Amino acid sequence: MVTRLLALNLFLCTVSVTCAAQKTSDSTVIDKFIATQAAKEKGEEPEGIRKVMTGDLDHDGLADTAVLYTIEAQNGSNNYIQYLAVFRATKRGLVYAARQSVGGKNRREAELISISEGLINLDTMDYGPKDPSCCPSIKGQTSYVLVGRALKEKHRRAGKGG
Ligand SMILES: [Ca+2]
Repeated sequence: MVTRLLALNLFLCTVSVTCAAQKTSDSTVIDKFIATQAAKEKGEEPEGIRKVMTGDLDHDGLADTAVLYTIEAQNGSNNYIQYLAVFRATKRGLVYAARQSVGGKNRREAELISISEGLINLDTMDYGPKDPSCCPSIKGQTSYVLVGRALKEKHRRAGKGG
């Protein structure tokens, strides 16, 4: 039975595009990085909300990868923190470059929108004075730039609600 399942698995792998070597190794780098961080924080990454985008962030002509992800339930709490991480494209595959917390509970919500001209662009929702933890209401935008081994917030514009 085990042998048969293994054979089936191998067959599915050979016909599936998800087995393309390059894709697998890139996502493995990201998976490992986030899993290691989640373990350090004694939290976990919720499934299905990680967002990945590519674009050149260190001006070498190769498309790097930016990942916005969440780690939640630190030490069993109901907290969550959003992080932005950048992985540089190299001949050996993706290599971690920098990470920065960009949002979280009672701070703001961030959404990865685009990469343009070396900037990682995020839409944000900030908390108004009366907003509950669940529901920040002030729309804004911000950008991050890779400077050496750090992500720096470049500029932010907060709207007036709605
Ligand atoms: Ca690059």
